[in-house]
Amino acid sequence: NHHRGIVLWFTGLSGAGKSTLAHAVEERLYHMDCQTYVLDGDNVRHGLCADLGFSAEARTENIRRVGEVAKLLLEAGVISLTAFISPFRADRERVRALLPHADFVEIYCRCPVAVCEERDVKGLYKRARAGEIKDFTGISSPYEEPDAPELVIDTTQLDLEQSVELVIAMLRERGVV
Ligand code: GGZ
Repeated sequence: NHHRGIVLWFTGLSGAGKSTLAHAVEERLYHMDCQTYVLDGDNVRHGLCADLGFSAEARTENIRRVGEVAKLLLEAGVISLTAFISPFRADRERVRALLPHADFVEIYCRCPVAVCEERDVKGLYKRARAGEIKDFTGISSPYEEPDAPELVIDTTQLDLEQSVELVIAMLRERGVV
């Protein structure tokens, strides 16, 4: 199967479904013989960005580094899927500007804070409300919605399979796969 590299940049609140969707898309692409890599907090914040916390400055640096890694993967022809909150518009735009125009796709996993908080899979919202986690996105730290994302996935309206379908369809339209 012939495919080109691209950066699929998932953004959204904690619990909006970024990582879940990125991994599900990756699995589909694997079955299409594509070379892929998922970057998320699990494999980046324990290593490459282990020195960074969640202040605005630390998040900016986190996203900068992830953007540079995505650029390297792009040069290797890989389809990279990044799943970070990336709450600041300027940080996302800086990554966009780092990459060729056709090779960066911003995918907004849209889900209201109230729904993420209701799901609270890891109990982090509860801890944030209790003041045990400071600078928590959506509670005590801002999330700036994308102005013009290439794709919006409303995770309150679509199930995982439908969401994967939208991303794959977008990759086909763009001639990536
Ligand atoms: C937001 C936090 C925080 C604070 C820890 N704010 O749901 P999770 O647990 O697995 O995903 C969240 C993850 C966010 O890391 P990112 O690297 O994606 O953030 S950013 O793009 O803003 O740099 C959450 C956990 O880390 N977490 N503290 N204060 N999320």
